[in-house]
Amino acid sequence: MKLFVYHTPELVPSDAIPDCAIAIDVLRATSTMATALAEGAEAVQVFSDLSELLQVSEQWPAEQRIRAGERGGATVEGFDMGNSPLDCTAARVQGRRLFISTTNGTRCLQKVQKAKTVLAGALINRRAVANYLLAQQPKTVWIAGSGWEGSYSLEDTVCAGAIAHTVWTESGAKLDELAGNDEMVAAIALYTQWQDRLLELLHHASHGQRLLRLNCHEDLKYCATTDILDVLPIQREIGVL
Ligand code: 3SL
Repeated sequence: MKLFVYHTPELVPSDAIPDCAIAIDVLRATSTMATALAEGAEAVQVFSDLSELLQVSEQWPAEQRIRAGERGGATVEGFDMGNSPLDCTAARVQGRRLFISTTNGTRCLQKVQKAKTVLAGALINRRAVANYLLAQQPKTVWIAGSGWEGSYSLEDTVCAGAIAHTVWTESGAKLDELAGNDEMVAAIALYTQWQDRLLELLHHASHGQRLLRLNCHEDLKYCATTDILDVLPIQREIGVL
């Protein structure tokens, strides 16, 4: 297995298809998707475009859908919810399809959607993602951070490092055998430096600070917790997890 880390969707190669791609948006899209599925959502369907989301979800029975729209951290007017994983309670999502569009996370998923297997990873389901890699041994794995509008995000890279660190330490592979690029080694270094203080790191992150200004303290706490959900969001058809 070779693990490649890409910090933003823009850095993901367009001229190759990996065996497995993992889209990461710790704050907060992939944390929300994993939570929705863990709480019993029928599926999560992702859109980069809000009007396309409205058009497609309109064809779904109203009582079986929930529409989540986020831009700049805030809920889009007219949508059922924004992008807080804490809003994905069983009472709200069970048996329903979550139609979601967010600023960066859904764009990242779309960028890797042609991979043979597509997963959504976050700190909260890191163990489930790592276990999948350890069991399936895909040859080429891309771990793609969502970043923020083209810029690097600490929280996505630390999560990439958390996944890579688990695979490295539990597979018995040598670091040089496993590392597809330098970013993978750097992501592991970031994770080992901060693994006991992930919430503190999220507080330093620029998007963490943006969310704190929007009073999303509890979201940061939740998204900084590792391995609390045994759920593997896996793409069943293009755009649907
Ligand atoms: O950028 C995204 O996709 C979102 O996750 C951003 S937010 O955390 O909902 O503000």
